[in-house]
Amino acid sequence: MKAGIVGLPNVGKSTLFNCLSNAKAQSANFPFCTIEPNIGVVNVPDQRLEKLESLVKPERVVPATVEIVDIAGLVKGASKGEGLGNQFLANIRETDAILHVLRCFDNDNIVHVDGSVNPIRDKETIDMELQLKDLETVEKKLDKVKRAAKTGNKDAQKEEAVLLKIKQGLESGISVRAIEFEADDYNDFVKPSQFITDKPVMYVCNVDEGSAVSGNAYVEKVKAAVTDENAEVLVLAVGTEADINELDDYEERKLFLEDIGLDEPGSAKLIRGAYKLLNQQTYFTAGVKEVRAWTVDVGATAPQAAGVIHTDFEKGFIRAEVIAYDDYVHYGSEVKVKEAGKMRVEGKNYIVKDGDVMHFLFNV
Ligand SMILES: Nc1nc2c(ncn2[C@@H]2O[C@H](COP(=O)(O)OP(=O)(O)OP(=O)(O)O)[C@@H](O)[C@H]2O)c(=O)[nH]1
Ligand SMILES: [Mg+2]
Repeated sequence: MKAGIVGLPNVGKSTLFNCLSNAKAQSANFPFCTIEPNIGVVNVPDQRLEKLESLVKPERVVPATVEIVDIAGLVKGASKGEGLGNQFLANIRETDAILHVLRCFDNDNIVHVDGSVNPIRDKETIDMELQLKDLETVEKKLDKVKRAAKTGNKDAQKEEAVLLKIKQGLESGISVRAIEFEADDYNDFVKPSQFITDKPVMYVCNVDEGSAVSGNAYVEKVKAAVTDENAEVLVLAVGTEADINELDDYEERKLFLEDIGLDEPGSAKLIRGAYKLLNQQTYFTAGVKEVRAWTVDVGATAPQAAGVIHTDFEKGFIRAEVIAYDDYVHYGSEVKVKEAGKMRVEGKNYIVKDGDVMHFLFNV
């Protein structure tokens, strides 16, 4: 599962990527600086992991990770091959969620490809290109399904109706994620098509240092423009955070952050946001050798969670011993949790909850 950083050229995507990841991407003040996508595996900041570490005192701690991809900038006409056009769109298609960066800072020295700062126009430019690409997809599908629908095939007729609804939506500038479907229709016809504009999205407003805490007028406009999309809007002073990241000393970074009014980097919020956007959650294993955060899909069962560690754990799954995170912290150790009768034994149908501390029993 990976989240892709998307936006117009020169809005700060690679600068943001560098704040998140140690894999340094080239960032410069000219459009189309990025061509090949940069991929980074990023640790997910989680205070619960620190808390468990302080209780268990393990030899090592392993955080959960999320994959972030920094993609080339997109311009008007990309769906028809302008700029880096189709290549760029293929890179987006391969991601599972979109982090859409919008330039929300004034600075005459930083080139804007369309000549002025206007995040709403920028968002519409990007949306339109992605929608045009989806329109191509939907039209191809319609061509295929039409014939079968004419012969009276009921499923094909249903699919045709759903596709027509998508086509109409896209033609009037509505992304697939904002169109309402019956649950069955969505699962049968929409989801498998993997439309680009159906991917979950988070808007990242790249603001100036002074707006890092409460945003600015551009941000307000973005928020107003996306109310129908049910999407999260994150305010982040990308340039400033990149400067802070350059500091080697942890205390120094913390002071700098406090100075601009932040108790943690906005990039930490962004990583957690991306994790959530990808529908991922965390369970923990806690032993003296290792305290570790593992990633599972929301809704995963206990055997599926075990399978993240090793496929044998899933195949030979017998049961799981589960301690809720809050109970673990409240009682302070596994032994005390057991004494208090708060450790549960769960079977193969158990749906994992975010924060569960788990131990699996299995045979091979
Ligand atoms: N003042 C200011 N400059 C920024 C900010 N974010 C990025 N920049 C500058 O804007 C320029 C472009 O940043 P990049 O991160 O390379 O932009 P990009 O979106 O990756 O651009 P492409 O790869 O060309 O699509 C660089 O010179 C950055 O230093 C910011 O928040 N404030
Ligand atoms: Mg770039």
